Amino acid sequence: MTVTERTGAAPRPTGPLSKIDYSERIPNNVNLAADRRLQRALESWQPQFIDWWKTLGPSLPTKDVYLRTAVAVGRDGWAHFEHVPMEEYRWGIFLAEQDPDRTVQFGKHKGKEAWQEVPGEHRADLMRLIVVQGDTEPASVEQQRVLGNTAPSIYDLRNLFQVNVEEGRHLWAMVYLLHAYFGREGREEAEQLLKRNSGDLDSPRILGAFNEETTDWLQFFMFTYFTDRDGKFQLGTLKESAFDPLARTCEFMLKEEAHHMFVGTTGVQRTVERTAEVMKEAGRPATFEDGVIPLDVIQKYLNFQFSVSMDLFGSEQSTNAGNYYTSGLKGRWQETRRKDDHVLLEGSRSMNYVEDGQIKQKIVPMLSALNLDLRDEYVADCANGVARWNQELEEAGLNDRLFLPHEGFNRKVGGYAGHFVSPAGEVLDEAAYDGLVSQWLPTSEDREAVAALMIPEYEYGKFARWIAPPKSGINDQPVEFDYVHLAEEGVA
Ligand code: BYC
Ligand code: FE
Ligand code: FE
Repeated sequence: MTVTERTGAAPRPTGPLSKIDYSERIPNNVNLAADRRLQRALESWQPQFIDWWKTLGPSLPTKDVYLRTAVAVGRDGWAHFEHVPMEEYRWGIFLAEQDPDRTVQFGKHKGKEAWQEVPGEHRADLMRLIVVQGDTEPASVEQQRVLGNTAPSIYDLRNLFQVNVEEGRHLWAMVYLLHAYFGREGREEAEQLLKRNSGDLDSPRILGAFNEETTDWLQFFMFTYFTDRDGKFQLGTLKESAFDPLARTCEFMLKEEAHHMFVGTTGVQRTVERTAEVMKEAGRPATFEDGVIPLDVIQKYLNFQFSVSMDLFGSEQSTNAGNYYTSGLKGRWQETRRKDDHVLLEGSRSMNYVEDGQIKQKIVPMLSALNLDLRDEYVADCANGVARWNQELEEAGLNDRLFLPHEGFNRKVGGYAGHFVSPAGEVLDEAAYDGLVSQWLPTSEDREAVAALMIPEYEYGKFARWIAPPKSGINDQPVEFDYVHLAEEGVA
C-alpha cells in the first residue's frame, strides 16, 4: 500500500487512547498538541464554527442546558452530564480506541493492514464521502433551529438541544479528518461545510432530505427516527472503512447516535399514545379539535419522512457504491458478521424495478446493488419502531395500525423516481396519483393544524396536550427536573 498524504509534522498517536484532554482549547483524544500546524488550522476554524452556531444554531435563548459531554471513549462511563451554557459546550475530536492489529475486512485490500494515512488512489473518493457525511450534520441543526420556540416540554427541549450539540460535534469529527488528512483542499471543504445551508437556493446542502423544512415537533421526531437512522446505517458502513481514522471516528459517533434514535422512537410513541388515549375515550378517530394529532396525519408524516430518507441511500444500483466497496472505503452493515467472501465478485441478488406499470424483479450483481443492501437493512430496522408504536394502539384496544409505505412511494432518487407508486405498492398513472396524494402526504392544511397544536410548555414537569410524558427522565433525573434554564427574554 502506497501512502502519500501527510500534512502534519509530528506523528499522530498510534497507541490506544481513551482519555479525553479537556485542558485544550479543542478537547480531543488525538494528541492534537503534538501537531502544532494541525492544531492551529483547527483553532482558526473554531471561531467560524461558533459564529455559525450563533447564527444558525438553536434560536431560543437559554441560560444553560443539562447536557451530556463525552469524557472518555471506552466502553463504560463515557459520558458526563451537567448544566452548561450551550455556546460553551466542549465540542471536540473523539475517536474510538485504535486496534493496532486491525486489518481491512473486505474488497481488494482484504487482509492487509488498515490505513493510517490516505492512499493517493482513493483520496478523491474518501474526501467526497467525508464531505457528504459532514454536510448532513450542520444541516440538521439548521433544520431544527426554531423548534425550541414550540417545545412540548422542558424535557423535550433538552433532548432537542442534546441532539443539536452532538450533530455539531459530528461536524467536528469530519472537519478533523479533512484538516488532518486532506491538506489545503480539505481545509477548503471544511469552510464550505459552514457555507452551504439547508434550504438555501444558491448553495443548498448536498442531500435532498437535508433541505426539507422541519416544520414542527412531529416532523422532528420522525426526522430523528427515520433520517438519523440513515445516519446510523451510513456510519455503520464507514465504521468498516479501511481508512482507520474514519472508522474510529464513526464508531464513536454511533455511540452518540443511539440517543438520537431514542428521541425519535419515544417521541412518536408518546404522540401515538396520546392520540390512542383520545380515540379510546371517544370511541371514534381523533381530530385536531381533540387537541391531539389524528392518526392519519401521523401516518402521512411517517410516509413523508420515510420516503425522503429512503432517497438518502442513492440509487439501488450504483457503480460508486461498488467501487467504494472494492476499494475498501465503505463496507456493508455488519460486514464482519456476513458469511460470504467479502469481495463479492460473484454474488447476485434480486431487485425490484418498474416496467409497463408493474413492479417486477430482476437478478443483478451483488456488487452493483450495495446501496440497496444497506437500504434493506435500514427498512428492517425502521419496522421495529413502527411495531412499538402499534403496541400503543393495541394496548388501547384499537384496530388501527401504522405502517411503512412501500419502498417505491414518493421517491426522487433511484429506480422508482419518475414513477407513481402508492403507499400500498400499486403503480398508478400521474393523474390518479395526483388525485390521491393528499391522503398520503401531509398537506399544507395538515401542517398548519399540527403547527397550531405546537404551543410551548416551559413549566417543569408539564407537557403539551398532544404528547404523553415519558416514562422516565434523563440520566436518572426525574421527568420534572430543570433540564433547561431559559434566558429571561426566552420566556414568552
Ligand atoms: N440527494 O451512485 P449513486 C446523517 C447523487 S445521514 C442528492 O446512486 P452513491 C445524519 C450522488 O451524489 C448519513 N443527490 O449514489 C442524519 C451521485 O452524484 P454524482 C449521511 C444524491 O454515491 C440526521 C449521483 O446522485 N452520510 O449522518 O452510491 C442528522 C448518483 O448516485 C442523493 C452519508 O450519506 C440524494 N439523496 O450514494 C444528522 C454517507 N443520492 O457523483 C446527520 C456518505 C445520490 O453523479 N455518502 N445522489 O455527482 C455516501 O455514501 C453516498 O454519497 C450516498 C449516495 C449514499 C449518499
Ligand atoms: Fe450525526
Ligand atoms: Fe444524529
